[in-house]
Amino acid sequence: MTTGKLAPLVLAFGGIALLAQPPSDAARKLQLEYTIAHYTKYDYRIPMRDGVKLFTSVYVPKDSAQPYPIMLERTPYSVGPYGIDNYPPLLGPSELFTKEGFIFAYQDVRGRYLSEGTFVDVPAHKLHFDGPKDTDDSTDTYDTIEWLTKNVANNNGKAGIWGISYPGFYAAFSLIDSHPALKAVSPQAPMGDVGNGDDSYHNGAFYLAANFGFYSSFKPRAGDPARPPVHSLPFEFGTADAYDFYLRMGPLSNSNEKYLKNSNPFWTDNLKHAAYDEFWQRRALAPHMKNVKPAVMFVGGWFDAEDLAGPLKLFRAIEKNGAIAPETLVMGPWPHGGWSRGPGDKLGNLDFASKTGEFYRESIELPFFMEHLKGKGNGLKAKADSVAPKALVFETGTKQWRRFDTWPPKNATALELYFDATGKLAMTAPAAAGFDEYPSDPDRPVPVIGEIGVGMPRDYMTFDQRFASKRPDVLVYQTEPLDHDVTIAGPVTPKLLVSTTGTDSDFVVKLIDVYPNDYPDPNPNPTGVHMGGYQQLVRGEPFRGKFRNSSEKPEPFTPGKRARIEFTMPDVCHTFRAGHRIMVQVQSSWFPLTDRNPQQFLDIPTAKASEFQKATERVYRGDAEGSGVRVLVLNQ
Ligand code: PG9
Repeated sequence: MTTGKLAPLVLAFGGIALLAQPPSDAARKLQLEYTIAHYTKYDYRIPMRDGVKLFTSVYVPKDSAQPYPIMLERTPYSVGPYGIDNYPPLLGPSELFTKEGFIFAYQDVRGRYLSEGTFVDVPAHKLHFDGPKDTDDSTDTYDTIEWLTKNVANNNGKAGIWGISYPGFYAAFSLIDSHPALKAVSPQAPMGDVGNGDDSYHNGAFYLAANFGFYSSFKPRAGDPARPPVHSLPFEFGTADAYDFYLRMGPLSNSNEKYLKNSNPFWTDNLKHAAYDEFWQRRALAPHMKNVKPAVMFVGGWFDAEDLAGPLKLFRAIEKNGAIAPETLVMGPWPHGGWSRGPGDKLGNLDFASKTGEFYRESIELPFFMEHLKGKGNGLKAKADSVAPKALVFETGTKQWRRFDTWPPKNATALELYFDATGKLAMTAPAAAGFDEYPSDPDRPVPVIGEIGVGMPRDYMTFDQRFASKRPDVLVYQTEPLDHDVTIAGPVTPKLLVSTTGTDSDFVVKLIDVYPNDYPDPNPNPTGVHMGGYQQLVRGEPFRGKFRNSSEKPEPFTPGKRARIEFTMPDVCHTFRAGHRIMVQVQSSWFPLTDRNPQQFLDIPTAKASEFQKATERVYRGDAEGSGVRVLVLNQ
């Protein structure tokens, strides 16, 4: 994502995922006039240690009365607008940075647009370099900072890096063997592990709609370095109903046969690696988050449909390895990149009662870089003599920001929520054992959203689940209305004991906040959705059953034989208010968010339509061994 324009965060159904309301034309014109008046643009081709030159646009403040730190973004999405006289309206992470004054540098990564070299999709860090001229993105970042600090006039010798999504991944990459001038890094919605938890696969289930939409336009470049085409045609879906499109596509193998015709090796690679094999393991960044020297602020959105797990995993990795400089995790009530533009006071049907985006940009993001790059202000500290919090998170449910000195909070204690008879969710182990059963038909998979939509809405993670709880292929367990607030903070851990009539099946677990029936509607009510009885998705994840014992080596189920599945869903910080109920839903498809499971033990990307079969699933409950969900509770 580059300044002044929205990055091609092509989500799901070929649409562009807008970050939030774009500014009006008049506002953009004023911003552009300000930028042109205050900055001078330079274009450089910066040589890397192997001689490959990376195209970098640098904007330098005209006021040279003081030196400035460098703010760098590295992107595969183009540093445009290209041309020495073409400026974006905004520079840096927000308008506050443009106004404050920094040297802003934007770089096309290796092999993208005007940069030379070969682009590798989700590049891996090299553990061994073939001599001093060998490179990866950590050396490219190092060489860029070395060059910028030596060659750009009037810099203060300090550099910061930020980026959202793919650029957030490059920001995280910069933490590996970083340049000594790199003092502050903010990876925002970085992919931490594309093969498990971020964009491509979640616990072995493939994120179909998001990836097909993305890779139908994100392709390797055909020839020499070149600007993006003025008009690029989006993929033509031919319908406004994503569920219908993907169902008609049939098995994953048809994606190439019918549509992409093997034109995109990145897509084909995704299908070739359906297990968490070496291809994905090499691309995971967490194992390399060692000896991190710059101050780091990871930023993520509780409702990020693409890279929610990335910031959480990378933050934890640095904590585990012992952070040298201050490290902070910021999690707000945002969709993918939602913190970067707009007020952030609402998402879907949820109202957060304050402008969380503005608060983040003014009171978190700018202060972080000001402290570490300009030595001004208290940064994220509450007061000059305090320490920065480890986690600054927005608690959904109570709609408040909270500061924690550990994440997950150290005083959070485990609470088991047990599945019980007659759809009850119990806080003590049920006395009687039993099971619940449901059908799973790959020809009629459980939809992710209850309405017709052109893809995965960017806010689907806030959506009402009432439509799903009425389906016969969805199990529902819920508590009585709570007599006090229950705040959960940290990961959510489903523990299932299941069997299936097939040899493979997915199990999707959704944790839901059920609003009381007399919950008032907003006035006015723009969406028309009645909030009384609303079933708000708090967290949900799929699990592909054949990976229950190993993410690398799948194992079939024995039909009818019980098997245990335990996995971790990304963290939450949510209060179920008194009067609300806690609900868990279990189902065996979540379409077209994830691809369908043929419910036979097969290589799914090459499975044929005729190999998809119905199954009957059982979820066993009762006693301490039965199924349920473990949460971490703050106020027991
Ligand atoms: N999260 C995005 C992505 C990265 C890699 C593959 C697919 C998507 C992005 O929007 O950058």
